[in-house]
Amino acid sequence: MQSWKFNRRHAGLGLLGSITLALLLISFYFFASPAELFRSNEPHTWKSFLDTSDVDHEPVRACYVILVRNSELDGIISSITQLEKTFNDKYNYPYVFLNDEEFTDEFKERTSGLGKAQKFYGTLDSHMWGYPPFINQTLAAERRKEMAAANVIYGDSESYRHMCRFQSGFFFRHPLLDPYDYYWRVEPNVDFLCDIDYDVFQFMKDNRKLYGFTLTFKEFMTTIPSLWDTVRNFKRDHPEVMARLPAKEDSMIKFITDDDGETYNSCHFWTNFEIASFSLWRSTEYLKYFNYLDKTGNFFYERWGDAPVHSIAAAMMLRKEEVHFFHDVGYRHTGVMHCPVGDKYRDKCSCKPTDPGQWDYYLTGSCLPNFDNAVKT
Ligand SMILES: Nc1nc2c(ncn2[C@@H]2O[C@H](COP(=O)(O)OP(=O)(O)OP(=O)(O)O)[C@@H](O)[C@H]2O)c(=O)[nH]1
Ligand SMILES: [Mg+2]
Repeated sequence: MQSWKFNRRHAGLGLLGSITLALLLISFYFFASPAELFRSNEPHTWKSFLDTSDVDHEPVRACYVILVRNSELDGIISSITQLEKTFNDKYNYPYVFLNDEEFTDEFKERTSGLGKAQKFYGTLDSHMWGYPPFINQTLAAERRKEMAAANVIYGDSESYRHMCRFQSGFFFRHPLLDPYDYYWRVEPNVDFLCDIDYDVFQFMKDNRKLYGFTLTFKEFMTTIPSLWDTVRNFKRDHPEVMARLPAKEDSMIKFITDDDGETYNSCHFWTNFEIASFSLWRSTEYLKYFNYLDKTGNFFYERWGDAPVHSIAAAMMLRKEEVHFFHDVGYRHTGVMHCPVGDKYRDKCSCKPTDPGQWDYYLTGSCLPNFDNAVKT
């Protein structure tokens, strides 16, 4: 009896103690500012909001992402055959095919037999590929006509605009891609020109790289007249995002601006090739940026490409050392080529740097000098 009373009294005090502790914790959480919560005497070192300091030793969760039409079957077979031969027959990373329409049986049959890797086929819903409710479609059609009359490349194409919006803001949210952390974007009718004898995804993970490219280009500014002003407005309206990003001097900002942010120099990574981490695009910061751009409607009223949209974000949001030039990957898209320079590549590559289409430092359309400048200074 006594011991029961004793226990109850102590149990009562314990309850009171727990409530007091809970109240203390709640008030601490609500009234202490984040700075107070995390104040420390340690010297401040900036940590990327994408910091991957807990690199694990699990196999890399990576895949190929291929947005493609049924009509591009031969072209994608050609790309995959070369990719298997130069890289993937050693690593067997899976392929994820995406389409705004159902894939045909023929498409699935003929692609599923390419190499040993798993293949997955997905379609896009109207949220990912379609007009958001705030778009005035009559205005969009008028703007397409105007751009066609002004000879803007793909100026009259409606599907091209859906494609660019999808690649800017949605591909990384497709449920088939949920299991993966890294991807390699592949298109039909591209060429992979060199044997790659190491695991590029493992390289990305081990070296904490978040974005990899082979080709850089200057954008047709007639496709993005208001993009840079929108980015500047985004910076002004979202100080909480800017506060999370690297300091200017740690970022790649010099890749995209030559006058400290006044204007966009039109440089971008050519996104038809990307080896990257999904973490950048899936971050709250990038999603806020994409939504802000999207709300202007200018993926449709202008013709904003996913290349400048990705590249501006990568340049602002990543640290220099998180961006990687895959100089050893030989790649060709629509006649434009990156063929590695150096004697050691001659036995590994079916191209020579002197072949037509080499898109190198000295060409005015290349942004490799801007990339080097951004990395080194
Ligand atoms: N399913 C589907 N895929 C598309 C559509 N439009 C483009 N794509 C794919 O999206 C990717 C980019 O399209 P491209 O037409 O190659 O765009 P681009 O690389 O800017 O233009 P090019 O220089 O002509 O190659 C490719 O993998 C295409 O197969 C479409 O309407 N439906
Ligand atoms: Mg293409």
